[in-house]
This record gives sequence, structure tokens and C-alpha cells, in this order.
Amino acid sequence: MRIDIITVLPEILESPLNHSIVKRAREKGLAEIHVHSLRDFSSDKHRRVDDYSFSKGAGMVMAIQPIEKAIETLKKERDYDEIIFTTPDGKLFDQKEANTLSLKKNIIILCGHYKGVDQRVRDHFITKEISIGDYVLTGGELAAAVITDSVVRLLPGVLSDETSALTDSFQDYLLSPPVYTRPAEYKGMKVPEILLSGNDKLIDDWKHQQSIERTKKLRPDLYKKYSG
Ligand code: 6GU
Repeated sequence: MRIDIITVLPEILESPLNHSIVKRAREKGLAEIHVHSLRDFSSDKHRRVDDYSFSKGAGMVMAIQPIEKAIETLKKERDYDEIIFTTPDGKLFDQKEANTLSLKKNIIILCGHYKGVDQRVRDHFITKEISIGDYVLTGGELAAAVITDSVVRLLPGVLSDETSALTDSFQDYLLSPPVYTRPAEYKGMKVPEILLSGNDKLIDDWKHQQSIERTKKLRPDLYKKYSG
């Protein structure tokens, strides 16, 4: 899979895309990720990418020219399955959307900024608008990093069997069970007896039961989806 991210702040994406599982996926050639600086596509002599809003007092707006140039430059090289815009008024991102995106071949993510983007960009170039939650971020870069991370870890071969994405929280609308490591007792705090039993069947049943109980208690909304 190939992901092209267009942003005014490429530096913000540096760290999340170059560590841990995403880094490994890139090294293995399972995910090809390219970060593009929007300024490189500006025809303005000062490389500006924003301008005043036609509606008074509305703050700066991302202009259509550099965005159109960036998208068209990428489209000349290959076809894209989705051109995503990260914005707080987009559709709420969830595991189902991550699964859907992980099946695509090429996607572009345009990171929103300032007081928004010229509506003509959204009307003519964007195929999907995504928000990562009901709160306001300074820019769409962190959202793009979140989307990329959640999608890349789903690509075949990225995770080992042991950490398989199929056993992730949310994959079947259940939260993960609690986990423990050595020592079996620390300052009087004990690991549940059953985990020390060596009985795989009993342990699996316990884990499933714990998942159900935690989901009921912590995320009743998810539990409804699981049981309904
Ligand atoms: Cl995608 N962008 C911004 N600026 N804020 C957000 C968001 C995106 N998702 C939630 N809040």
C-alpha cells in the first residue's frame, strides 16, 4: 500500500512514521509512505499556501492552487483510491474505516490547517473527510499520523501472529482483557491464579470473560454493538 501525505508541517509526521511498527512496515516494503510539503507546490514567490477569507474576520484559509498542484502532480504518476481530508467536521474515524482503508492500494491524505480549506478543494478533489474525534486539534497532521498508524498495522505481514491485528481491542467490538508479566507476586499484589494454571482452555475462557466484563463496564456503547 502507498500513502501520500500532503502537509504544511512535514516535521510533525517525522517521528510517528519512523518508529516502531510503521517504521518496520516501511523497511519491509509493506507500506510506502511519502510526506510532501505543500509549500513546494505553491506558485507564490514567498511559497505561501494560505490567503484571506472572502468572508470577513474568518481567519486564513488554505488556498486551492498549491493543493490542486500537489494532487495533480501525484495523480499523474498513479491512480488513487481515496483522497482524504483531515478535518474536525469529517466523519468520525473508527476501526471499521481503518479496515476499509487498509484494503486500498494508493491513498492521499491532505492535512487540514488554519481556519479550513477553500471549499472548492473539498467539492472537487476530496473523496473522503475524516475527523479522529470530537475535539479540536491545531492541524490535521496528528490525525493523519493516527490514520496511517491504524491502517498500516492492518496490512498483511506487518504484525507477527502473536500481536495479530485480529486480536486487537475493537476488532470485534470488545476491549482487550488485562495482561500481566513476571513477577507472579509483587509487594503482595498477585497475578490472577488462573493465569498461572498452565491450562490454555481455562485461560482463553477467562480472557474472553474479562473482555466482556470490561467492555460492559467501560464502554457500554461498544458492548451494545458486540451483543446486538
Ligand atoms: Cl482531522 N483535524 C483537526 N484540526 N482537529 C481535529 C481532527 C482533525 N479530528 C479531530 N479534531
